[in-house]
Amino acid sequence: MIKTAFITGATSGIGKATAILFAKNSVNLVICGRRESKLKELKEELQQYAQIHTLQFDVRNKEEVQKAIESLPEEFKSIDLLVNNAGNAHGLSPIQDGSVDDWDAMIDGNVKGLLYVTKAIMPGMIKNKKGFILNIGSIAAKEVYPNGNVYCASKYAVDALNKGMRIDLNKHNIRVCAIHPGFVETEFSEVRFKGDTERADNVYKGYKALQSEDIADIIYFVTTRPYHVNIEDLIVYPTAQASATIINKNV
Ligand code: NDP
Ligand code: 8X3
Repeated sequence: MIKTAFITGATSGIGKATAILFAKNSVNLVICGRRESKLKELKEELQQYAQIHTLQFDVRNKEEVQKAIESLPEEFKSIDLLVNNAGNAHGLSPIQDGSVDDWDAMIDGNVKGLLYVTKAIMPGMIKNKKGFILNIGSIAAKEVYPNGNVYCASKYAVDALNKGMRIDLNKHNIRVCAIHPGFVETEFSEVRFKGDTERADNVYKGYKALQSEDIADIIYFVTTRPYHVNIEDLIVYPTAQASATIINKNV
């Protein structure tokens, strides 16, 4: 049974929807992100349902991550579920035109950040001889698409780490799973296109994209199966999507 969940990237999109759903199901939460005001707002909204603790840190900064997780009050220290969700794409360019800063942001956030957080949470799960690590990958973890290069590489790394965690943590009775969504309508494209809202909105025009709540539902289902059941890998598309690049905008 999940009493306490630790969710990275809870200030918007998939992470926020997951926090809302879990809190409404009486799961105590540690909610994380860089935007402190958003964390505070969410805490205020959710504390009627469960105990909520906020941690403000940048997953790319290993000292910040370590310090934040060490600072957890006793009642939030025993984590049953880690949702490694924080991440973003930065840019969508042919590799030859890519920005090194964007590459750093994606590798440091999506890959190294996920590792730093997991490293700090795993010892408690190992001690408890149980736990659940749920990694948010992407269809970009399964398929490389034009101009996706480094974002896809970062998510392929998440896919490999997910498999590696499952193998190495098997003897500690820890469940590990990855969920790989196609297009989900969140702040993701606005971040990818650096605030160009028109370009971002266009990604979700002409069809019904997945909503954050759809992914939160799946996360809730996957993580609340009986303990002997581990759904290890799951791809989810909007109905209008058939691959990373095939999208039917004429329904
Ligand atoms: P959003 O941009 O809405 O949310 C991203 C979240 O990650 C925010 O809460 C943000 O918080 C947090 N975050 C980003 N970078 C950092 C950082 N360096 N340190 C701490 N927190 C960070 O996008 P989504 O909800 O869509 O994205 C969530 C996950 O889902 C990502 O891993 C993304 O790659 C993946 N995904 C998204 C898909 C989509 O189509 N939307 C499809 C497939 C996968 P803050 O800015 O406050 O730090
Ligand atoms: C987000 C979905 O297709 O833009 O990971 O990479 S996609």
